[in-house]
Amino acid sequence: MQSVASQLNQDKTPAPLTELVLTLLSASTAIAHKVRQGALAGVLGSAAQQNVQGETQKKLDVIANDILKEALLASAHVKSVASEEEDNVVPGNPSGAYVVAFDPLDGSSNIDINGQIGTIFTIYRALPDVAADSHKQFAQQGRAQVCAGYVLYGPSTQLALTTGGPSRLYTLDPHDTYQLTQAELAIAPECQEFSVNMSNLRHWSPALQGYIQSLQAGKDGVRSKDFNMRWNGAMVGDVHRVLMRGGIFLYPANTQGAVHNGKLRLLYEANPMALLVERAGGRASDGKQAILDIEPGTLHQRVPVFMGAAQEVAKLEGLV
Ligand code: AHM
Ligand code: MG
Repeated sequence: MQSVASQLNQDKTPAPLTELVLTLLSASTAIAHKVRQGALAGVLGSAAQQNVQGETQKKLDVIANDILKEALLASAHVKSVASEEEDNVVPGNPSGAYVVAFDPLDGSSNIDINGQIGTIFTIYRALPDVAADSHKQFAQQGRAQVCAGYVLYGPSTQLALTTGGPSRLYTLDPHDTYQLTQAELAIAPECQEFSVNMSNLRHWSPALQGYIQSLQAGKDGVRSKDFNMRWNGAMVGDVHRVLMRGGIFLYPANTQGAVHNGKLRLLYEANPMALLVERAGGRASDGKQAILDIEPGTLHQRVPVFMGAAQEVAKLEGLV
């Protein structure tokens, strides 16, 4: 068995970054404990407040956010923290070397049904000439990430992590240590499975509707191949499946309505997942360019997301 600490050491990860990752992971095990106890810990249900994006927060959104924030702000390595559940950047140690952004509890709508949920995170180098409370700390392209990962609170708790090398998979053991269970994740370039919220189909561009209909037509259509469909309603679970057995995940822009620029957030959802997917040989795009090349604007900016099997994502580029 190889623990995440010894794997990071073997990967020659700088010591401060390893310490920071371990701090973050220790917070994730505290969240895993709460998730596992569910109703017994009184963590289910709504928190009767809204986040900056106007979404009603679940109790577990708030609890997970507080656990991560507290742990990270206690670390001398952390200059700034950004979260889906925080309106603004939270300042840490002004001389910290890193900034951390996270979605503390992705897939909130699955909390109360005991479905898949997770924590998505990303780490960048802190910008020395930028204040710790400035959103500009996070105005860095996804390519600049020094670490990206997620923890999936599923039947087992698993961690997918890259520090620039391969995307690796770890499983949480009974002693709260993440042990390496798959050294290199790999996404096949072609696929037979797609993942999208089909209820939005009528809001998409005609070209994208045509593409999805060609997949649905299966062997009888232009693709001459049957495609399966899966949708967890949690990006963390849906992208995890793509990393495990291939396929594509889509969260397109609607041509109307509230999600006209996509629903998922660039900083703490799309970018970390895009790095994991690319480091597993897949492709991640907003339909026009690689997600990792997008020049960020605002902290909670949303983007359309198409990621997974490289050849399939390439087909979608330029179409949507
Ligand atoms: P959340 O971070 O508030 O949970 O929202 C993001 C989630 C993603 O995990 C998932 O892909 C998407 O929202 C599903 O949204 P919907 O079911 O509204 O299509
Ligand atoms: Mg989310």
